Amino acid sequence: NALRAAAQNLAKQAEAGVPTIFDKIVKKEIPCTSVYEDEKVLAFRDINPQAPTHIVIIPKDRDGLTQLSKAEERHKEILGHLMYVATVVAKDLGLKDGFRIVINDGVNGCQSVYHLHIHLLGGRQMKWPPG
Ligand code: D5M
Repeated sequence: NALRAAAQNLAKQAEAGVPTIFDKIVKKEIPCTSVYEDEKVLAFRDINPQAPTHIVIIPKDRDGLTQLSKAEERHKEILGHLMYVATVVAKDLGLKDGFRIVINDGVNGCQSVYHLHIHLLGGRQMKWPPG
């Protein structure tokens, strides 16, 4: 359907190197509420929060990682770093009773921004299975 086609088109554009909204956030062309930054990654508050705490953690350099399923051997270090930073941010933000990490991949995963990112959600009781 039309939504699936639109999502696939977004993925193709990002693969072709068209800057994503997250590239623009990294370049400070679009503002964000940053909660963590180092030379490799940036974490900021999700504009459409699904929990009291909802953070998006991204690699500053997308380097082909439009989505998790594009991961190659060279991405292992940044993937590990993103995951570790999620734990640092969770601690900083006081998510002491637990949290959830989500990576949406592709159309079936409901991915909407084709620049790999980890969602960190917390501050409420989560349910399982997710929608
Ligand atoms: O998640 C993409 C997420 O990115 C979604 O939860 C909204 C969020 N988003 C989109 N634009 C912005 C800006 N400008 N600031 C902060 N957060 C944003 P996905 O897994 O691709 O569906």
